[in-house]
Amino acid sequence: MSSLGFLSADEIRSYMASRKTRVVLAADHKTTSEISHALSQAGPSICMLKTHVDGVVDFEYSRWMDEIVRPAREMGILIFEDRKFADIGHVSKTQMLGHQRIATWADIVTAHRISGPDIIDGIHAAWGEVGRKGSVLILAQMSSSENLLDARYTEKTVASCKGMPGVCGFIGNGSNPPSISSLRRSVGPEKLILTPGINFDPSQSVMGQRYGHPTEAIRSGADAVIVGSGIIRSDSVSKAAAQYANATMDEM
Ligand code: 5BU
Repeated sequence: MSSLGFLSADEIRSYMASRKTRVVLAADHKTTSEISHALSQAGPSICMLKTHVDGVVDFEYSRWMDEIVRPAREMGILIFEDRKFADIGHVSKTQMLGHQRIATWADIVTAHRISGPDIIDGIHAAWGEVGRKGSVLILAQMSSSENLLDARYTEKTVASCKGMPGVCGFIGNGSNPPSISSLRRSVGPEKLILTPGINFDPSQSVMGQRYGHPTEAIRSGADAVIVGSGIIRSDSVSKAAAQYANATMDEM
């Protein structure tokens, strides 16, 4: 663990409250400049930027820090790398410190619980090594069709992780409001629930993705919704981001 401790769910909630939006932008673009452009357009309406850095074809560390990380920090936006770590603790630590040096810029990362709880220690050991603090979101549910994270897996995952200080919360299935409500009952009030699988237009789903409405997700107990295509594939990224932000703030 970092001597700086952990980024807590409360700290993240206060970042979100100061941004007055519960939208996490899934900037699923292939190039740094596209991500940077999406960030500048959607920035005023989002509280976190979610990345898949291993999908960025022109990744170059100093450029990433200049064009993505610095502007996000200047706007007070947290950076969330959706790496979905799933290996043993030691290898997850190595991956955090590898080519893309995720530990030096991500505030939050995702991990599966499948390999055991030591994955959380491994990830925090990496943040400790670079003198930063962060937090882990654990996948308790997924939005994709026919995934294997069934109700029993969800229960076991939540029961074993909700008391961990290095875990700020869980990923839930945004396409299904009753699943989010049931996840909130298991998680309790303290930890966060973030839900992907959100789009105003469910017919936009491809390759097994499923979608629900942002307002329903927040009403069912999500702290924030993760939106990719609904924003980044729209004609106006800034307008779409504002519309999603409004739909999440109706409930605040
Ligand atoms: P979309 O374009 O809004 O469908 O993108 C959804 C994003 O959320 C994408 O980056 C996925 O990696 C991420 N996601 C998801 O869709 N479903 C899940 O269960 C998890 C993550 Br976990």
